[in-house]
Amino acid sequence: GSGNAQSYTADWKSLDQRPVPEWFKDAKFGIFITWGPYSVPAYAPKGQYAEWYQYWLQTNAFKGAVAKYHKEVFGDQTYYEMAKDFKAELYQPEEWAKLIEQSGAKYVVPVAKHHDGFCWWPNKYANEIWGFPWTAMDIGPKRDLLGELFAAIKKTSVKPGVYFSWYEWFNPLYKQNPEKYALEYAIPQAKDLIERYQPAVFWTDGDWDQSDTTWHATEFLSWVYNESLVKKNIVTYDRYGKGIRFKHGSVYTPEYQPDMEFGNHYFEESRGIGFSYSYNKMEDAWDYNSPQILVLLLSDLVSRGGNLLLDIGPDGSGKIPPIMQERLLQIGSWLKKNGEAIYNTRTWSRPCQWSEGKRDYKPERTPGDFKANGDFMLKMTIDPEPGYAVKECFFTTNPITNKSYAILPKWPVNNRFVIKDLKMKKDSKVHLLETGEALKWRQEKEDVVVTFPAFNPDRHKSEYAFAMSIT
Ligand code: FUL
Repeated sequence: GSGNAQSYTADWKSLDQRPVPEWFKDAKFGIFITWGPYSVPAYAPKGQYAEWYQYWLQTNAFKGAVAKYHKEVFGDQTYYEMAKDFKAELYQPEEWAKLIEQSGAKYVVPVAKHHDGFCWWPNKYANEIWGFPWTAMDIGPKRDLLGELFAAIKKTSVKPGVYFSWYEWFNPLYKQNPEKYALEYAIPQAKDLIERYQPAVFWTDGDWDQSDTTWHATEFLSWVYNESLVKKNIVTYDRYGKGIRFKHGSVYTPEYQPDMEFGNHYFEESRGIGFSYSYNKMEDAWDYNSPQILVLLLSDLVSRGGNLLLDIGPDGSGKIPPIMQERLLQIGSWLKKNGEAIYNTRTWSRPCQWSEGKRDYKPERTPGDFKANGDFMLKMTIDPEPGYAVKECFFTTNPITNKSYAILPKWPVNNRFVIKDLKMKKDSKVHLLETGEALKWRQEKEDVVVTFPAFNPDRHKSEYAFAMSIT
């Protein structure tokens, strides 16, 4: 059985039995889009989330740095008044959709409502509860940003999803009575969003202040799985209340935590290309990860049974900053040649092969040291700390075609790569995906020695990673 006919009861024991939809495990790579009124100032101290602008502003965070900036640019306007400057005048959903498809991503998750409560789509709930226009249809762009993106995305091979924050920092009803807020506002709003737009993934967030009982999380999820129009294939996550994350609710959501291990439980790492989800003007070119790091991050996650949800942050006009466009195109060009080693794969008997050395390298996460996360893959693959091992190769396998894959961060020294502890069949074939050329191999006791051709810069163009298939 597909499990679809099953009916789930409103408890974690039952809900946790729902399988993660296979399409999502095949997809591997998605694009997160964090965009809203906060994209107008696009300001946070380096290493902080710029989508938290309103919160930083109203709590005088960072010794008043955000409040000072706000005063300089927007005078005495509140965050709500400033939202009229979010005009999205250069928003071209068709162009976004093309770029996302070219990145090789298979799904996209626009942040349709972040913790400020502002909605990309028209709905009566937001306007009623706030008592002023608080959707993109009513203030700022005066457009259904979400509907337009869904329409454009549906013309591509990419699946559209949504991100939805349960809580809203300064919502008056939330502050007064969170359970009433959940029952009379957030849940009806979420259900309406799901039924009207029918997203492929429902990425919930902003749950952690309250228990899963206050959010009525299990009732909500049983409705999603049993009754909603998208019950068959929708992907849900683990952000459903205090203590629920990494425990219940389907896909686990590490956030800038590329080193977390979850055994067999499916997970999706999310992060920006730099250190903010929404656009942060304070970031410089060197704060953005290189295309190689992003390709290695994706390969590492996939080898360990997870997806990458890579975030971009358009500016207030709706322009995707060119450095983000470029990264997406670079990943896409790698996936075009090497995607066979990524899409539709599952974990192999082991995720990777280590070189000699210590394996317990942990990125430092001292406050303000936001680069540690970006440097992590570099330390793990290319440039280890003295005495530490690197992952010299990632493995994946495709259970349908029975092909396995090895992804090498570097062209092997002396054109020779040893896969340790692998017995190959006599008629096995090894191919370099990028060029399709067959590679010679021989069994040496427990190991397989693969011989690469001499590196030829006219043929071997990938700067990011070299993948081979093993049949
Ligand atoms: C977090 C949020 O607070 C961040 O702003 C971001 O949206 C991330 C994906 O989830 O918890």
